[in-house]
Amino acid sequence: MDRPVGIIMGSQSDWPTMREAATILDELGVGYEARIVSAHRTPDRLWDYGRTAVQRGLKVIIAGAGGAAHLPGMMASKTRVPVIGVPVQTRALSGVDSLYSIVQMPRGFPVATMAIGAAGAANAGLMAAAILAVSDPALAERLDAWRAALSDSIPEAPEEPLA
Ligand code: RP5
Repeated sequence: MDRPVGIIMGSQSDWPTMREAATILDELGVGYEARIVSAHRTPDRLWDYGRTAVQRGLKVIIAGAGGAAHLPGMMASKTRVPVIGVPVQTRALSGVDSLYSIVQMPRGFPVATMAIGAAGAANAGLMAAAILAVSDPALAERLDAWRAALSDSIPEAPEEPLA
């Protein structure tokens, strides 16, 4: 299977969150690689990853980081491969720090920023799949089925309705 999606994160501690994106891609049969690439601790790794992203066949990059979360924005500066940013929840500021760090990009270098934490990471997986599905009819069918199954799983009324 080829690996059109790169899941990158600033630290091992981000993996429990970013694994949510990987799980969605597994469910949809989308290939990916997962790497630790820190904007601050491994800047040369970040640079190399961005510099080679197109030639390595990456079509979407999901980048998660917490706190001074510069990884998604720096990656968007280095490659035209679309970057989806995931603000990882932090202890000190609950991930609002991560969200503000990722979402406020200057004009010219967008990062598609998701919600804070696990839901944001899962949605990043779905967003990556939706981008790839534009030119992959088989994946589009799988994504439609995934969405329909989620809708079907939602009951019309709560199990123990209040009076
Ligand atoms: C960021 O600092 C990482 O993305 C992580 O969310 C946060 C804390 O990293 P650790 O100290 O847990 O390695 O760069």
